[in-house]
Amino acid sequence: MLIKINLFACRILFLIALLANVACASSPIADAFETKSAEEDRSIFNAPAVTPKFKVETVATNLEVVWSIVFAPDGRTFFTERPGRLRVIENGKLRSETLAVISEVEPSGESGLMGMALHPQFASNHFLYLAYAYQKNGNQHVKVVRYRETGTELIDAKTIVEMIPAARFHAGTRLKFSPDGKLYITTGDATKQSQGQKLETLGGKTLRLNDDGTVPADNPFVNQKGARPEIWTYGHRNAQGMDFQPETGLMFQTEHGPSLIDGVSLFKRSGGDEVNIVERGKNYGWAKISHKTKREGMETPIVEYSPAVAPASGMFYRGNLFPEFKGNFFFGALKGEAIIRLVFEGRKVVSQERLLVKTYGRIREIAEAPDGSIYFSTSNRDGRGDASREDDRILRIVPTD
Ligand SMILES: [Ca+2]
Repeated sequence: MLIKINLFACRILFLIALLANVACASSPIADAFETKSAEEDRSIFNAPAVTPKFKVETVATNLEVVWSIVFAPDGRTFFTERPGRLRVIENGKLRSETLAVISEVEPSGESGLMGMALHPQFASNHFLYLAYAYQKNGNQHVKVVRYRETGTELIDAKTIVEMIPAARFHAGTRLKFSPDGKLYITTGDATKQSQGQKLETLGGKTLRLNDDGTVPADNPFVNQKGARPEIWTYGHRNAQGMDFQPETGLMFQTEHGPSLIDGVSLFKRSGGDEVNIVERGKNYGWAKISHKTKREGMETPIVEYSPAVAPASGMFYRGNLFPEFKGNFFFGALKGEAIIRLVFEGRKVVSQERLLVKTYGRIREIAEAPDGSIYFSTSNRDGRGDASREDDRILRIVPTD
């Protein structure tokens, strides 16, 4: 009973914070608990030795919450807008007509049309994957659907996985093909804190599937009674960034840490955003532990951010346009209003810096173009930002002449 009352009180607090348009971690209540972590965060990391000179160019304007950007081998750029639109940039120009509008999308809160991935053999099979929230039986869920892209529309919709628990908040969902050709999917805890530790549900997990939606025989829980075989890792709260380190193949994820709704009620603090190395079968702690807390059988993040920065994406830089960035990990920060650059040596973080701080507002997606320039999107029209006349935008980082 006590837990129910606490949860109810926290939801009310959360709603008040939202209505006041105040990001959770910036409340006085939350900040009072964050001092120690924030000091640790600053003292551990040095800035990278070299930051290359760059400039920012505008690619497209007047968009709405650009969630995912991918580059097709034929030179086109696809991107999703959260309300349900799939759009195209071609020959450097935004195509005015949408490639597709996904009418089933339920775009409330933080969810809607989210992750996108192209099949590794897209050039020959034209398979494009989308993750989006939808309503079924009065509840919100997320599904991943595979389509065939014709140049002017999406056809042959095939559901890859569905009925992933979702909610207005903490609904995931990032998609990425690994170097070994499997499709990985991050899912949120749908604001139900117990989901992450339960292997019988798909909420709060990383999933791993074959390209047609079947379950790989070597997934960690395929032979465990009661466990969903799609699960690769568990104990996640809401991971929205994912990429594979080029030299090691290790999967890195960014994950939103506890906010007012669950952070203060469970752990007496908010913040606690995470960067994790995500490995087969492991437990990433939510909602048993958070921040840098250690517990037997659970993983502690390799980097923590308190106060929260709200990491929304994740990308290793592989290109040649910026040799100084090669192998570095980048993510867009919504609340942090920056691009955060991390330098790793294998599993160890050695330095980090924040780029474009408070220059473009909330930053969501980041993606490397085939020419080595770095695309990123603003998310100032998501209900929590101050939108400029041009927002939302896709911008790109290129070297100065
Ligand atoms: Ca964790």
